[in-house]
Amino acid sequence: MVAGALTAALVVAGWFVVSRDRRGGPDGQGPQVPSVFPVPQHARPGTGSPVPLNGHVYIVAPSGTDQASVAALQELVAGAGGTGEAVAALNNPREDASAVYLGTAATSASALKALRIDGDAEIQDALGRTEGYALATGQSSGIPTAVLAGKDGDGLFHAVQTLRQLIKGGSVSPVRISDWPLMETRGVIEGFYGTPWSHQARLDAIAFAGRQKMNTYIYSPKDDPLLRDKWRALYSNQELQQLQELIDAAATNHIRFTYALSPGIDVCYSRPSDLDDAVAKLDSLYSLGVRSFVIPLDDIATKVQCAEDLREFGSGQANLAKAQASFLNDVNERFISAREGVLPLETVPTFYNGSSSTPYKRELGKALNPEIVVQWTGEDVVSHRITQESAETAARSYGTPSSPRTLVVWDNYPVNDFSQDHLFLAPVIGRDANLYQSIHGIVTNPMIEPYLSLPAIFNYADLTWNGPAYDPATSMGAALSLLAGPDPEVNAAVRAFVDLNQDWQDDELTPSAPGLRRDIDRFWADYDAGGSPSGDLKARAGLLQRLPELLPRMAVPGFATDATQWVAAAASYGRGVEEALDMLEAAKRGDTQTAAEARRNVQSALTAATAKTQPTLDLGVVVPVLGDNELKGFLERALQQVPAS
Ligand code: LTM
Repeated sequence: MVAGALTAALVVAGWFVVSRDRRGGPDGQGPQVPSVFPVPQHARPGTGSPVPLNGHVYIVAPSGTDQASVAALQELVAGAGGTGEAVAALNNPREDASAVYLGTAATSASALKALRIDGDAEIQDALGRTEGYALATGQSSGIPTAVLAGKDGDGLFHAVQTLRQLIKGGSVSPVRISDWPLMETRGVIEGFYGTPWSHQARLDAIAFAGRQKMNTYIYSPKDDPLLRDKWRALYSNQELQQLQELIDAAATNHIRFTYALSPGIDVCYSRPSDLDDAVAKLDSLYSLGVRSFVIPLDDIATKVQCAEDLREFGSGQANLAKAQASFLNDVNERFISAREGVLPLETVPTFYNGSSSTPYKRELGKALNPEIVVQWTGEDVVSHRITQESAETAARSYGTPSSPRTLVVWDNYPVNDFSQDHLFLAPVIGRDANLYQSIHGIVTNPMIEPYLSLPAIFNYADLTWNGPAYDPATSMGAALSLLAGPDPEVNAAVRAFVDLNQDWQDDELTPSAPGLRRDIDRFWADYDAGGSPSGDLKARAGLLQRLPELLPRMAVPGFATDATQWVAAAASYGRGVEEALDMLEAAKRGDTQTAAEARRNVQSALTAATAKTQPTLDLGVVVPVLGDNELKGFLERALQQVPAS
């Protein structure tokens, strides 16, 4: 799908979320305020009437206003059926028009004053915070007006994303919102093994992340040779052009494009030519406009490798930390500090999980320049829980007790490179609500399937923006509605499919296929009691069979494309369940011929559902697994009830 198409699809889907899901925010975001995700810090109903966007709309943006925000607003107005007229100031407006002001705290002061809210303490608070914004509606110059003010360009862009969710029937609901993010880094790290995302998928994921108020995309696919195996090689012109497109798309969506160079496979930390090569490679990205860099050293040898390093630093893990710190400090000095506007360097240590002190962490903590940020995966590589306490201990271990390290969590959910036959569509769970007090941010490592990762990305956007207001089920419900679009049948199909893909490593907070299990348990209870079974399981089986037809009608059809083989397996299981129900029914009434035929059909559905159909980069073709084999278990039990004749 092209980025424009994704944009259009989500505008439509966004209306559905607004109209259907009216959830209260942390401080009185009551029924009058449409739900907004991420949940704003403060959202109250405004006074006055809605601001129409489906007629003539003045877009009042003084020179110097963030152009991406102006363009995004133009698109929203057009999507609402209106005509946007961009002006630098508003004099003698048409009486039948409305106005949307865009600006900074300074340039919006008079517009806020006209709405008589320039002294509002919450608004002033928001406009004093990085990426903060205020959005308020009312009447000014005699016409309905919305004012969107950002602390900075990012804040203003976020305000436009909020406005998108407030449009109902072509008008903006009356509101007063003051908002800012609680975590500074909120984003996606394409950091998995397996087939890297396509160029188009990256563009779409960046647009989606920007819309959900994230600010970071880290380019770090493990199987891109120019990042790891051939890290010294420079890009061809064609490759540079593709990278430039990603970098530009990120800028347009207020996403920081972060480039991750992983030289650890064969770098010699003390060899001057390796430092030169690393700096030259980073410089080639700097020339394209990249201002944020990571040097990941994960998944490499855990010992010092080359003769020069052994001579200079010695062997052992503490000395590995010393060698790495020396290299990273050199990169920091030669490149990061020597160029204009580059953000602090980040790294992923070779031992990147666990919070307690070890000789490696202690040495790294002491020797690594304190400005360098560490990415950390929690207590485990794939961490089911991440607590504030553990993050604070880790910050001291990777820094020093008196000067804890700044940490960004590299969060290994919903990544599925270690389980490529599974999809992880459960909501993000188990991260402390107040984690923002102890870390700089979170980047989510997604699945190999980009569009199937969007629900979790949506959750992480909510969690990192406003952790205390994050509710996994509500956030996931909103994400699925957005991706499904307005059709109720499609929504039901998406939820039935997602129900089958909840099983995240047996976590008690993500029980496998809860809806299906409920139907199966009820069926057997009725069956065993000799009663007539409820139709829920049959209805679900029917819906599963229709997934191949319904899911491609989603607002984001890439979700269905990514899921093709799992969807086909689910449809085969659906067919099997229906046949199994017929078989049991026929056997009960003594119709052995019908039962025997249905039995054969169950077996052939089971064979189809368990066929190897999902290609992978390095594991060949695998069986797409659904849930914890609830469907297979049901069919096997049904087959046992009616022995072959
Ligand atoms: O997690 C880190 C820092 N590194 C790798 C990732 O590239 C990989 O995707 C995940 C999940 O398999 N595990 C890792 O160790």
